[in-house]
Amino acid sequence: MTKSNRFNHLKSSTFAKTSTANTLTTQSPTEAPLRSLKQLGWNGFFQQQLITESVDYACIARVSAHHRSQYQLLTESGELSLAIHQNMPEMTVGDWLLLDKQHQFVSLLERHSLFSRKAAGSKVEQQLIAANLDWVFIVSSLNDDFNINRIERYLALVNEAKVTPVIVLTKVDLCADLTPYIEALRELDAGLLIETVNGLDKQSTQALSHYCSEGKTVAFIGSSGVGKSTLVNAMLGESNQVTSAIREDDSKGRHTTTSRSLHLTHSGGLLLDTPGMRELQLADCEDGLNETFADVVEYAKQCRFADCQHELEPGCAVQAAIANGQLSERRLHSFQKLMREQALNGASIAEKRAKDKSLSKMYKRVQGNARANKRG
Ligand SMILES: Nc1nc2c(ncn2[C@@H]2O[C@H](COP(=O)(O)OP(=O)(O)OP(=O)(O)O)[C@@H](O)[C@H]2O)c(=O)[nH]1
Ligand SMILES: [Mg+2]
Ligand SMILES: [Zn+2]
Repeated sequence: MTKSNRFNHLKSSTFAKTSTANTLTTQSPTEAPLRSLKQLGWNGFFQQQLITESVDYACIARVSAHHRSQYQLLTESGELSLAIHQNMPEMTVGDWLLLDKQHQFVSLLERHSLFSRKAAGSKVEQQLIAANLDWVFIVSSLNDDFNINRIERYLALVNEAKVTPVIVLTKVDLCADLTPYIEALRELDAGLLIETVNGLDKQSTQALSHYCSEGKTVAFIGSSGVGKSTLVNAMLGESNQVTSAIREDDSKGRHTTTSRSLHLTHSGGLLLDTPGMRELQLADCEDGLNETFADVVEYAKQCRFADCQHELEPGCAVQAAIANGQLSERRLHSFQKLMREQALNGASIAEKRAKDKSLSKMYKRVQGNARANKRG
């Protein structure tokens, strides 16, 4: 089979489109030849785990979608569904796992990166978004949606996940002057990778193709309507993902994409489209914030007092940097606000976990007593 034939098959097999029927069993892989493990993102980091852990397995698989009752998996010999069972660890799109001959779960491989956030709304828990990413495209359109505080939040999450961020500015065809946007981003970090594209023009999106070379996984995150799915389609060379026009009155999107899904490109890379995030709260994100706000952290190290709050203390190097125009007040406030937020959310999540753990211990004890009473 020629290379292009193989890819033609893949073009029509977008993994998110696979049936999600509520079967609680695994299935045989789909027939057609797919890609090598390397093309699915496998590398030495995972190979090493096979050598050191010496587990018994028959098949290596990567999670391409996470449905209510099953995971969709990619393997060298096709796609599989794996029914979710309570004794499996929580897994997410991008994870690598080992299966036995019957395609039952054996183990989850250690991740080289994990992208998560505090679950939206009142839920007190971390939500896994994606694992084993090489790049995250933080997508923002060059219109009213552009928001530097929000981009800082995304950067903190991506840095915490130990993935390299790229800021992708879309709708450049509708923007008369790029300068203020680029200047605002440069203020965050002069070395930030920034790409500007018109997602509707294939030539323009070519600039992004070198990020998704063979075996590289790229996730697209950002608000609804910024053009994530449009970009995914442009890079795939076909209209795989549904897109829809933003609202005219406030430029907001319509939450068209509703689940995460991995897609294979012709060049052998993998693209992860995600739904637009309505809110983005940080939890346990201290390292990510310190990296995102490295400039503030660096000034703070030079303050006279180690516990300086950067308010009215004498010898505050942060306030001095603000006074001489090296640092913006907005940036200091943003750092302080996000640090408080992640600590607060992190503490609530830890408290809830501890409560859940003691509750489950109590249930087990009660069940054990009931069984003992029955026997006795
Ligand atoms: N003019 C112009 N329009 C664009 C560009 N990128 C996307 N659009 C349009 O913006 C609208 C929203 O694009 P989508 O790709 O659906 O946005 P999304 O980020 O996937 O949105 P959700 O799935 O809701 O999160 C569509 O009408 C696109 O045609 C661009 O670079 N220029
Ligand atoms: Mg979309
Ligand atoms: Zn200070």
